[in-house]
Amino acid sequence: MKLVASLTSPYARKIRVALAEKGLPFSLEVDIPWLAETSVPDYNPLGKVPALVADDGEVWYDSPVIAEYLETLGGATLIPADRLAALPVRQTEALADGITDAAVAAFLESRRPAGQQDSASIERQITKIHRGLAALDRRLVERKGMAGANLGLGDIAAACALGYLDFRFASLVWRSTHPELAAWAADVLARPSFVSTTPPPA
Ligand SMILES: N[C@@H](CCC(=O)N[C@@H](CS)C(=O)NCC(=O)O)C(=O)O
Repeated sequence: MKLVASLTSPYARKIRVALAEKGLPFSLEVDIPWLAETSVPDYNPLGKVPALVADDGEVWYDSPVIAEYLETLGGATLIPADRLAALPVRQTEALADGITDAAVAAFLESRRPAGQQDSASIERQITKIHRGLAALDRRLVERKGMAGANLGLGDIAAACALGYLDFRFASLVWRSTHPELAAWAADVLARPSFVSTTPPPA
């Protein structure tokens, strides 16, 4: 099994953490989709990482689909097998991925030349991040799709979103406004699966 990923992608980190938590062997092919010489479109027509090449040759992409596929391979259960029980986990994953989507969009906009940046668009994305963090905080308190007895996909996606904020938006200081989320994240981000997938210095 081969994972095509960049080392800074929070979506790819979600899958690398899931693979590590499940104890599934894989090889990592580092590829940066923004470079002209990228091979990512050979795996995913959308040109995005992560993409997973299964042992039977099938290629899976979009991290939620890859996560679903990994559940078929065994290892620790990250998504409950029961469809109804899986829904809160998937909801937390969607919320966390949405926070990540907003952060990626704001980051990309902020990298445009100063005169070409759309500050209203950046603000709109930052507002989504703040609303998303408040919702994540509530889901943590209510134990909805995260912080159950065992680490699940909701927890992994949430911690990857928070890790990405630390990586790209250190100025956001979410820890002081969300102390419970911060305490929870400190534990999760200290796990070997997260430590070994920390993005390299920007
Ligand atoms: N919904 C996708 C998002 C993947 C994604 O946007 N990956 C970024 C890297 S962080 C990418 O490959 N971007 C390249 C591009 O948009 O062309 C997933 O969950 O896998």
